[in-house]
Formats: sequence, C-alpha cells, structure tokens
Amino acid sequence: MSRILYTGTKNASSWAFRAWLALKEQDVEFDERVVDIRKPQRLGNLALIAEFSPPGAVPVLIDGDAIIYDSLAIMEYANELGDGSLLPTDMKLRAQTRSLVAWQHSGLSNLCPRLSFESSFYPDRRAMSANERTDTKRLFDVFEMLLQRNGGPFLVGGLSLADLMFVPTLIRIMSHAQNLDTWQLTQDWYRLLMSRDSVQEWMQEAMRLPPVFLDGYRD
Ligand SMILES: N[C@@H](CCC(=O)N[C@@H](CS)C(=O)NCC(=O)O)C(=O)O
Repeated sequence: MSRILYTGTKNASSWAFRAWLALKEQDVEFDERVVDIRKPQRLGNLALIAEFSPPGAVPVLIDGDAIIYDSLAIMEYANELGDGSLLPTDMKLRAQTRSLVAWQHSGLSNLCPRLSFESSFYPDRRAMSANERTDTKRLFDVFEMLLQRNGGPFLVGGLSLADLMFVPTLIRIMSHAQNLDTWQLTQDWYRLLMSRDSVQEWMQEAMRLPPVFLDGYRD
C-alpha cells in the first residue's frame, strides 16, 4: 500500500480523527502509522514527521509522491478519491458546508482549548463552566437550525465533511454537558454519527487507552 496516513494517539488527536474519518467514509484504502503525541515523547516524534512534512504535525497523508498535510486538505482529498459525496452538488449547500468546515478548522470558539479532546475520556469529568455552556448554546442553536432547515439527518442533508469535522467537538461537549433537552435534533444527529462504523472503530480504540491528563482542566 503506497498510501500512508500518519495519525496521532487516538484519545488525543482530534485533527487526525477528522482526516481518518473522511478516508474511512470514502472507503479509501490506507495504512495507518500512529504517532505517539503524548508528552514527553511528543516533541521527538513530531520532529521525525517534520523531516518529510513541513508543519511537523499529524495528520499527514503520503500518497505516492504526494505529501498532503493538514486535516482539511486530507478530508478534501479523501472526498475526491472517493465518490465526492462529502460535498453537496448544490453550489449554495456546498458553500454552506465549507463555511461550517472552515469555522471549525479556524478555531470555532473558546470551547476546544479548555475542553480538550483528551478530557472526553477522563473517568472523572468536571462540570462545564458558564462560558462553556454559553458557547455550547451558540453552537447547538446553529446545529438545531441547520438540521431543521435542511431536513436532516445530517447538517446539510446527506453526510458531509461538516459532520465529520464536528465529530470530535460533539464528543467533547456531549461528554461534559448536562441538560440538552433544548436540542433534540442535535442529539439525534450526534447519536447517528456515533453509530457509524468509522466513528465506532476510532472510539473503541481511544477508550481502551490510558487517559492523557492535561494541565489546566480543573482551573
Ligand atoms: N491545522 C492542523 C492541526 C494539526 C494539529 O494541531 N495536530 C496536532 C495533533 S492532533 C499536532 O500534531 N500538533 C503538533 C504541532 O502542531 O506542533 C490540521 O488541521 O491538521
């Protein structure tokens, strides 16, 4: 197999998760090399990645002589290698999908840095702060509106890159949130995503790993 995806530790690497999901969902064959991104070995392992991929980060996909780095580039490439169904054919819906993808990819909110992907797997999780609840409301209101307007079951109708981009974010939020009654469509959408073979495969492995504890979680 000349196609190799370098991913990260499965309970710590949300960006690698997204790229991996797009390849799986498009039935693209690839070999996987898991890079241990936990400290203290993180720096040394990523230095090895930097020898062939300028950002020195995961994910990175090697396909023959092409080196494709950054989750979003890999997701788009996976879609093109596959049947292209992860971006809608309708131009406006496609632009909407790309807006959602770009929103997540460019930071989304203050939610992700403090509510790390790693923390989704902690046995003893803290309650969300008031700010985190406010950010969740803002985001979930958007999801609820999109699921209603586009008719579901996914954000823009059929499964798209936008859904896959948000999977790790949903996992972070759902593992910490308390009362989600206001967002019934969003809950159904989350359950549907979590039931997919691709998501299950990654998560089953992630849940078997020892938790990666980060500083600042309880501050
Ligand atoms: N924008 C990049 C972010 C990738 C990223 O931050 N990956 C983490 C692991 S999930 C990493 O390798 N960080 C090391 C670094 O950026 O130096 C992408 O979307 O792929």
